[in-house]
Amino acid sequence: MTAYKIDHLGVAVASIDDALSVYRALGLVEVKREDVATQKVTAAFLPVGESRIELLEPTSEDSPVAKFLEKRGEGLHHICVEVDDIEASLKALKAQGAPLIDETPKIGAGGAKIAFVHPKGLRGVLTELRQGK
Ligand code: CMX
Repeated sequence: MTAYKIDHLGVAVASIDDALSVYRALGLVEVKREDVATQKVTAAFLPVGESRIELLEPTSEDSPVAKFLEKRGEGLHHICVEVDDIEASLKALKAQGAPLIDETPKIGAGGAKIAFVHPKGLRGVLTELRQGK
């Protein structure tokens, strides 16, 4: 069971189109945009090194990102760690007492297996595990 890298850092934004120009000034360019129905978001990916920034815009009022924007405003929403065996990682985290938001993986952006772990389990950081694709 290995964690390879930070796949992406998720940033909650009110509008991807409005946010892109300042990220472009930082040297980052959008290469992919995708509606992720299971998460009620549109995600835009901006590669940086071997990782990516994921700009997240809610697609409905009950999206987790809509709630985040309402309560906290725009900002860093989660980190995503790429793992080689997501089920084994979830089992290990559960054994440590970390509350799992997703007990079993869902299909996320790019068709990868993903699962979220509650921020209370990882010292205040909402964390996504991702395997594949
Ligand atoms: N990062 C850190 N802490 C967070 C947080 C975040 N993104 N979102 C909420 N919290 C904290 C709150 O501040 C609160 O802390 P306190 O209890 O100390 O006040 C606690 O978590 C619970 O917050 P809440 O408002 O009661 O819970 P929400 O209804 O906002 O749900 C969460 C929070 C994490 C369970 C929910 O957002 C979730 O299920 N997220 C996983 C799915 C997701 O975020 N999908 C969008 C991204 C999809 C993608 O990248 O593809």
